Amino acid sequence: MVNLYQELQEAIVKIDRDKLESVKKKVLKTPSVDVDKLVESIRTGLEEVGLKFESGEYYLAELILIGTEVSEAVEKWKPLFEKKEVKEKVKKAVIGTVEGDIHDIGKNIVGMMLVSSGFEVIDLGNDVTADKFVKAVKENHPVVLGMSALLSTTRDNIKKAIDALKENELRDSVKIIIGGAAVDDDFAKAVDADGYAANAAETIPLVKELLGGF
Ligand code: B12
Repeated sequence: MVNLYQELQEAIVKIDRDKLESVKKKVLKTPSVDVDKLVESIRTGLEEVGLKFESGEYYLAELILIGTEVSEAVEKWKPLFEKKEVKEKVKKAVIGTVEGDIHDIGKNIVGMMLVSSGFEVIDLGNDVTADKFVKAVKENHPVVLGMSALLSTTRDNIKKAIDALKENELRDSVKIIIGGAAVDDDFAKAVDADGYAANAAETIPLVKELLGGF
């Protein structure tokens, strides 16, 4: 069981498609799979890939390949993330990756975690403009808005979206949480978000704290 997570991480770091394919199947055949550990293996594995890309060991084509493979795996594993039975979905959450940014693996995982905690999730996808976030909050009245940014060049678009919500007098209607490799706690405070989570496992406790439980 322990090896499954290590195997996954190794397959990602080495961009070993055959190994990833066999791990994909093994995960589906393991009913006791620990979803938090699965996400951490993906996150740390891809973080290492990112470093190898940065140092020139991997090229963009390899980044695209592993990004696609992992996205497909996460999509296949969706039932594992959303397996908790939820009778009534009353609370709404809007999520999206900010303008200029197409990284969506982490955002998608966070969305699945929210679904499994009883939220109806409206996923705006990636490359979401400030106007689109405003429109979605206006129309759906979510209690939570989650924004993701992985590029240092796009993180200021989180501020842009929060400022646009303020201009439309919608800022105080929703708890804003942010995440992704380009942001941290200090950034969240600086742009007037309500909270930051470093990973999917931290997201639900953060949301609970902000909403006073649910
Ligand atoms: C895979 C990947 C890609 C894939 C993305 C595929 C996809 N469908 O998402 C592709 C190939 C498309 C890609 C493209 C690019 N990428 Co890229 N990519 C990555 C990589 C390796 C992994 C990202 C990932 O999916 N991680 C796994 C997930 C599970 O982790 P996560 O995203 O961190 O999410 C977790 C937490 O952050 C948190 N979280 C995330 N979002 C949210 C939101 C909320 C609300 C909350 C509460 C929490 C939360 O919870 C998640 C689950 O635990 C990162 C490396 C890294 N360190 O992040 C580089 C990285 C982000 N990319 C980088 C770069 C430079 C690029 C490109 C510019 C490359 C190029 N020359 O074209 C393009 C930009 C495209 C664009 N406009 O967005 C750099 C960014 C550097 C910087 N400082 O800005 C990185 C850091 C790599 C590096 N070290 O150089 N990339």
